Amino acid sequence: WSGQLTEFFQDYRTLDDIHRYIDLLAQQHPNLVTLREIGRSWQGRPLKVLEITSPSGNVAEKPCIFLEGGIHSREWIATSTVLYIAGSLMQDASADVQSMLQHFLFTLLVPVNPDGYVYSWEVNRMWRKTRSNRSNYLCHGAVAGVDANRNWGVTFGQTNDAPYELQLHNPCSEFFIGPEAFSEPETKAASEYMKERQQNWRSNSKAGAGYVAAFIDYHSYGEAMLPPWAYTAETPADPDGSYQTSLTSFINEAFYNTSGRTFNAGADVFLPNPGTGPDWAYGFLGIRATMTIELEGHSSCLPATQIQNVGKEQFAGVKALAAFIRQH
Ligand code: ING
Ligand code: ZN
Repeated sequence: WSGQLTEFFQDYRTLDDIHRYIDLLAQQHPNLVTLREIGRSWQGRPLKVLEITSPSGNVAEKPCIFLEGGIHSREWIATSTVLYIAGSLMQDASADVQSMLQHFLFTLLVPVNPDGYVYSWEVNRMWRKTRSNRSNYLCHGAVAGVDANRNWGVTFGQTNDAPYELQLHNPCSEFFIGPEAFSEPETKAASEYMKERQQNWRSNSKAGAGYVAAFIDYHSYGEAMLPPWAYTAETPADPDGSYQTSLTSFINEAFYNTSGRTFNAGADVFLPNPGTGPDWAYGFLGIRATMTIELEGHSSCLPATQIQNVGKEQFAGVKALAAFIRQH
């Protein structure tokens, strides 16, 4: 494969290929990309963030849009989609993309869970959790791992559903929250990175400059946009709640114009889940434009023939997100 979108995204790729693609993008577009290693996974794999913006303007003052995918390793389409967005940001020469790169700093973390990603390629296609190995939290003597999308420090472990609560604390469950919030190096690194950006903003003399304006965590499946809260069906009070409703409608228009699809949207589309990334981004950092996006399909595994369609549709969604933030 080459750096061309139409070649690289013909199929799902191994972690080694993904890292080669990220390195290639950085080499080909040194003026647009900074690669930052923000930490290491449990098994020591690098967690790489692509920081993408145009060289014009003061980067420290640009609002940041943080996108991540692959926190659940088997959801390969989430990983490919964030990579597709990265490639599009660099290779799309259109005026609206250029203007977006002048105004925003994009920071993309993919895959969030590289250990699980490798395991899903080499051992068990349906592996979802991290691969953290703790002797006091094994599942029948084997590595349990943690659901990294239950491991964030806002609403951690909060549920009123007693049977579900048992699952959250069961190392064998797909929803095991882990021994404590941010026990996983992957969620720890992502959250520290975002916190650092937000602190820079608070200490920045220009009000509002450099803040984290948006956070999207891509998953599959279900064709849904899920703004806060995830841990309860309730929505934030206005103005945030109505802001989020307008935002998802606006993004849906872009989806419809690109793929002919619209996504269900709202805090109540899925059953409640505590300790997710978007709940932390909203509850701790106060990011209003935050959501989970559940991509296409009827299982975590979407055929590779769909990668580019989904990538194009979601890149249109990101452009809509950026336009919405600038208008509101
Ligand atoms: N779905 C999400 C999960 O973490 C979810 C569901 C619902 C996330 C609401 C956030 C908010 O289980 C997948 N596909 O993993
Ligand atoms: Zn998921």
